[in-house]
Amino acid sequence: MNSKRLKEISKLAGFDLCGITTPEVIPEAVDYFERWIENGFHAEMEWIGKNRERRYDPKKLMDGVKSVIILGLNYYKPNTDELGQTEASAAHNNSGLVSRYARGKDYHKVIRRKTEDMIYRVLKEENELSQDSFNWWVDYGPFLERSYAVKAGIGYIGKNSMLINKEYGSWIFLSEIVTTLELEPDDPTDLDHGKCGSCRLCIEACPTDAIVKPRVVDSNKCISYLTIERPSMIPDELADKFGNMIFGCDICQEVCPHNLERQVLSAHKDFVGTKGVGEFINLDKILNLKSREEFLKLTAGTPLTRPKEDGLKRNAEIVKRNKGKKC
Ligand code: B12
Repeated sequence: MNSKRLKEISKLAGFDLCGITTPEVIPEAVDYFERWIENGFHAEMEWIGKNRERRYDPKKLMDGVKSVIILGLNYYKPNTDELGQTEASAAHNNSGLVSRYARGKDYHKVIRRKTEDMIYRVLKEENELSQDSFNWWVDYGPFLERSYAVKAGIGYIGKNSMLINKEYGSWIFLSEIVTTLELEPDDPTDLDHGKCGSCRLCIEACPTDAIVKPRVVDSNKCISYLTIERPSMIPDELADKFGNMIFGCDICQEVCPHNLERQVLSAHKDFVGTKGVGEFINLDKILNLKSREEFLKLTAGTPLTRPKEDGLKRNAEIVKRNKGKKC
């Protein structure tokens, strides 16, 4: 199978972007990662510092790897405010704002289905291959997704550290397949995804100054980390800056001029709010949860299971407090 056909298959399986590269180590990415860990920017995400050799070298992930396939899925949907529905928004006075990636179904599950479908389609056309010729991950794998996405021509790394694509901006999920299939790699220098130039809007807009320098995010201060990953209590001086954000944060992406220019509605129905918790979530609904069952009834199948019941309640209390202060 050639790269052209593989990309056609990725579209049939529902992916918006597909880039191909070789499984070589990327020294610049290793350097960035090492310095990030040394500085303690991973905060309490101890898991990310483990298995580093595997994370740096896709050849360590499977015997005989010849190619890395990077896939992208656009999840962009406008906020209610952007649609001019201020009344709808006002009705959410007692609610917290959920970041865009988390409003519908859990993307890990959506991407898993599409990846399995893609591999199945490839196997139907390639008799010499088997399931063992592929391995794949989304997000949680020991893989430097953004760096390999750059190498595969999917985008460039912006100052907010997001992978920015010329068509969709940064509103894309990434995932990867490693395979023993030898494919023609993409030439990343061939594509113009834009650049940041002297723009510093994302750095200046971050309420907690988490972008400590271009392309480097300190998780200890990042609202996304604090509301999703941090297991413990959040210091008031940071919590006071969350505004109404209850889960994740999109500020550094929302101010990005590339994203303002490239607002392509996601074609994936699984990411609409009605498939998950939606854009706003009522604070009392969370604070009044009485059991794990009630928590799961509200969050199962969505990214909001991640901080567990206690974490989500902690976030709801913070937003409630912040709203009180505003009045
Ligand atoms: C840990 C993690 C986080 C942490 C730390 C984020 C960070 N900036 O490092 C926290 C919890 C804060 C977080 C937040 C978010 N995350 Co997150 N996260 C990850 C995860 C699991 C690992 C990232 C990592 O290794 N960080 C360490 C740093 C050093 O690595 P890096 O960010 O990938 O940066 C690389 C490049 O910048 C590179 N580099 C810099 N310059 C150059 C130049 C060249 C030429 C090259 C090749 C490389 C390069 O070196 C770095 C190391 O490879 C990835 C999935 C994955 N397996 O990669 C998702 C991922 C990065 N997250 C994602 C998302 C969507 C988010 C949020 C938007 C969620 C939200 N709305 O709240 C925010 C965005 C915050 C931000 N501005 O980064 C997406 C990003 C997609 C995209 N378009 O970029 C990913 C890829 C998950 C996915 N599968 O789609 N996340």
